[in-house]
Amino acid sequence: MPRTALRICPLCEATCGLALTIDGTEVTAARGDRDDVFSHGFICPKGASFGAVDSDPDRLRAPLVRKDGELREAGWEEAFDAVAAGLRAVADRHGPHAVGVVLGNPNVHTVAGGLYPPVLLAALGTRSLFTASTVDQMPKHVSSGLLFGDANAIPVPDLDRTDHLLLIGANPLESNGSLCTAPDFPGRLKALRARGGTLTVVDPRRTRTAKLADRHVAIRPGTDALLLAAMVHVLYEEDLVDLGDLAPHVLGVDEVRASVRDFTPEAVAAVCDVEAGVTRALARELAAAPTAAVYGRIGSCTVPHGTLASWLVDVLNILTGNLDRPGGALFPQAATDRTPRPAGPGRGFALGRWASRVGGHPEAKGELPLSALAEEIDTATGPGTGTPVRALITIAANPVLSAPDGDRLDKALDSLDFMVSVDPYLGETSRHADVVLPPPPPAQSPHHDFAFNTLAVRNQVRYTRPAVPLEPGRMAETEILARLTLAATGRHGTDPATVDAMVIEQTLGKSVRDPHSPVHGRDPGDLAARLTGENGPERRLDLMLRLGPYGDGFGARPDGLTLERLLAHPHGIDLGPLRPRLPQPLKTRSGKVELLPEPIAGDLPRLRQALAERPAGLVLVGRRHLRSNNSWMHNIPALTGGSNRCTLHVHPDDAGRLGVSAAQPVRVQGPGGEVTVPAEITDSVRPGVVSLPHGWGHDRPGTRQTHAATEPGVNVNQLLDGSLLDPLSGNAVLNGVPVKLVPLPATTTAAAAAPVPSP
Ligand SMILES: Nc1nc2c(c(=O)[nH]1)N[C@H]1C(S)=C(S)[C@@H](COP(=O)(O)OP(=O)(O)OC[C@H]3O[C@@H](n4cnc5c(=O)[nH]c(N)nc54)[C@H](O)[C@@H]3O)O[C@H]1N2
Ligand SMILES: Nc1nc2c(c(=O)[nH]1)N[C@H]1C(S)=C(S)[C@@H](COP(=O)(O)OP(=O)(O)OC[C@H]3O[C@@H](n4cnc5c(=O)[nH]c(N)nc54)[C@H](O)[C@@H]3O)O[C@H]1N2
Ligand code: SF4
Ligand SMILES: [Mo]
Repeated sequence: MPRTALRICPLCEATCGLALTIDGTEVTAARGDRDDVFSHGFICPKGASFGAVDSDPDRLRAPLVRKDGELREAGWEEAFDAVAAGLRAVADRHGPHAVGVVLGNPNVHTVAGGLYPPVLLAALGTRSLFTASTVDQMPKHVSSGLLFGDANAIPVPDLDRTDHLLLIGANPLESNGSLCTAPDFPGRLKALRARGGTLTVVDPRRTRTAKLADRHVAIRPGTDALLLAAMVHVLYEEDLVDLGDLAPHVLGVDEVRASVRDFTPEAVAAVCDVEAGVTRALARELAAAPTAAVYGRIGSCTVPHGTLASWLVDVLNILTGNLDRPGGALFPQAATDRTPRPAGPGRGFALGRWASRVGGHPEAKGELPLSALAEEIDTATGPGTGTPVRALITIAANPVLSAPDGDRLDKALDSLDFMVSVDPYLGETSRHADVVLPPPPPAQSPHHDFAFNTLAVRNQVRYTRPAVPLEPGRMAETEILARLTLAATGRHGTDPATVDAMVIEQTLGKSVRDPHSPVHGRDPGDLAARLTGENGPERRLDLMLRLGPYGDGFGARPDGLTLERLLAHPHGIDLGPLRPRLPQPLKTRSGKVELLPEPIAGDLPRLRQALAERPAGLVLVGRRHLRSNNSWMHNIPALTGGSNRCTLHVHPDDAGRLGVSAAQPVRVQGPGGEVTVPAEITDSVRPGVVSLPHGWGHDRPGTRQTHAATEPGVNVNQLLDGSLLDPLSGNAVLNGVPVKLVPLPATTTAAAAAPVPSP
C-alpha cells in the first residue's frame, strides 16, 4: 500500500513542503503539502521530480576508493581508513593549512551541512577554506558585516506587505529566490501587484520576472553600483532622505551625502545606459512609496563592484526609512538562532585578518576566494608564507564547473597528494578524489533549514524525519561528516556520536555561564540528559531550539519550542510575520548601523573611476532555468530538454552585425579561454549582451552522469581566468565579462571546431 510522507524540498532556497507518495522504499509521486505553514501547497517542476532526483540510477551506492589509479567500490571502514591515512599524512608533514576544504551549495540544503562543517573546520584548524559563497553572495555578507557588525545579518524584503519592490539582478521566476526564502515567490510578486503595489526590475535581460514588472530597466551589466549611487545622490539632492524611526540607530548619514556627490544621474547615464530621468524616477518612487524594499541578488553580487552594490541596496533601504519596518526589509528571527543578547556595542566585523598565500587575497568571513583555489594548489611560491594545499576535502561542491577556469583546477586537483569528496555523484570534481563518500538520497535524509530560516520572509520552523529508512549499506550524511571529522583529526575509529556529545557539552557549558541565557547557572549534565531525539543530530536540533529565541529554555518558558513540540506539528509551526528588531541585531563596535564603513569609503574611488569607462564590445551574463539547478541536475531526464539548454542568447542586432544565425555554432572567447556553443537569437537580452547558463560542460572523462553526458553543453566558467574579483569580498566576477564572438560554419560541432582568427 502506498503511503504518504512529508519532506521539505532541498532543491532550492524556497524550502517548499512536499507530500511524497511512497511505495515500499520508492518515491512514486511528489505534490505540494497544502497544510505546510509556509508553502501552502506550492511546488515547482524540480520538486515534482523529487522521485526521479531521489532514484537516479547514477547515484553512488557505496564508497569509492582509488586503488592502482582506479576508483573501486569499497566498504565504509576501508574508505575511512584511507581518509585518515591520506589526510593525516599531509597535515603531519605540511601543517594544518595544507589541508584545504571546499564547501559547496547543497551544504545549505542538508542537516549534515548545517551541523558538521563548523566542527570539522575547528578541528582541522585550516585557513584554506573555500566555499560557494565567493562565487555567489560574499559581497552581501561583507556589506552586512560592515554595516551591522554581523556578516549573517541580512535584511530580507517583506514581500507580502511591501508597497514597492525594487529587484536588482534577480530572476525569482526561474530561481525561486535567493537570500530571500519565499515559497511561491512568483505568486507573492503577483499578489504585490494585485494589491496595488509596484514592481521594478533592473536586469540586462527581459526575464520572466521583468515581464511581470511595472518597470524594467535593462541596465548595462556590471554597472548597478553606479545606478544605485546615483539614486542615493538624488535622495540627498531632492531632500528625500527620511530615516524615520531608524535615525537614532544610524551613524554616518552626512558622510554618505559627501561620498556620492560625484554620482549624479547624468554622470552615470552613459555607463549604465540608463537615462538620468529614469534614475531620478527610481529614487523618487522609492522615497514616495508608503513602504518599499530594495533587493539585489546574483546580478548585483557577481560583478566588479559587488560589495558596493550590496552596500548601496541597504543604504537605499536605510535612507528611505525602510530598514527594519514592516513592508520594508527586515531581519528574520529563526528558531535555531542563538538567544538574542541585549543590544549594545559588539565586536564588529573584521576583514582581511589573513590573506591568501599566492594572490594575497584578504579573507572574508574566514574564507578565501574559490577563484584562488587552483593557484593555492598549483603554485609553489607566493608572497605569503606556508605551503601549497596538498590535500583537499570537498563536500557537496563541484568547483570544476562552478568556479572560474575549471581546466586549470582540473589539473591542479590531479596533482594533490590526497583528495576526499562527499558527493552522491562521480562528477567533474569528485572524479579526482582518492575516496568518494556518497550520502544517501534525499528521501533517506532528515531535513531542517538552518540557513534559510534566517533568510525567510516569514518566521516559521519545520523539521521532517527521513521519509524512507536508510537502505542497507548506506550511511547517513550526518554520520559521514562526523566520521570524516574524526578521521581528519587523528581520532579515527572513535564512536561518531562523540562528535555530537562534544558539541552539546561545549554549548551547554557556555550557556550556563552566560548571564543572558535562559539556562544560566544550571547544571549542564542535567540539561544534556533532558535532550530528546533519536540520534545525535536530532539532540543537537533539540538543543538549538530550546536555547533559541522561541525555545522552552529547558523549562524556563514552559510553552516554548522543543523538538518534541515540533515533531507534533508535521506541517511546521508558524512564528509570525517579520518584526522590527533593531537595535538588537547590531554587533558593530558603536552599537549603531555604521553607514559609511572605512573599507567601503576606501573602495569608492574605484567606482568613481568606473564613471569614465565605456566598454565597447559584447559582455557576457548568465541565466538560470527553472528546471535546472547549478551543475548537478542535468542528469534527470524529466528536468532536461525543451528550453533548458546550453545555448548562447544573442540579440538580433548583434546577430545581424556579426552574421550569426539561429542555431549556428559560435565560438565565445573570454579572458580565460573559449567555448563553442549554438546561438539562440532572442531580444530577451539587451543589445551588447550575450547570455550563457552555468553548470554545463559534462563531457569530461571519468564522470558517471550518463544522461547529462548525452547533452553535455559547455562550461561558461572556462571563459574566465579567475583574476577578476570584487576586491573587498573576493567574490568572482561572473557577469559583465567582456567576450568576443566568432561565428563558425553551421556544420561545426563543438569538439571539431578548429581555431580561427578573431574578427
Ligand atoms: N558562471 C556562473 N557560475 C556560477 C554561478 C553563476 O550564476 N554563473 N552561480 C554560482 C552559485 S550562486 C553557486 S551557489 C555555485 C554552486 O556551485 P557548487 O557549490 O559547486 O554547487 P553545485 O554546482 O550545485 O554542485 C553541488 C555538488 O554537490 C553534490 N550534491 C548534491 N546533493 C548533495 C547532498 O545531498 N550531499 C552532498 N554531500 N552533495 C550533494 C552534487 O552532486 C554536486 O557535485 O555555482 C556558482 N557558479
Ligand atoms: N532553477 C534554478 N533555481 C536556482 C538555481 C538554479 O541554478 N536553477 N540556483 C540557486 C542558487 S545557488 C542561487 S544563488 C539563486 C540565484 O538566484 P537569482 O539571483 O534570482 O539568480 P538568476 O536567475 O541567475 O538571476 C540573476 C539575474 O541577474 C541578471 N544580471 C546579470 N548581470 C547583471 C548585472 O550586472 N546587473 C543586473 N541588474 N542584473 C544582472 C541576469 O540576467 C539574471 O536574470 O538561485 C537558486 N535557485
Ligand atoms: S520551488 Fe524550490 S523548494 Fe519549492 S518545489 Fe521547487 S525546487 Fe523545491
Ligand atoms: Mo548560489
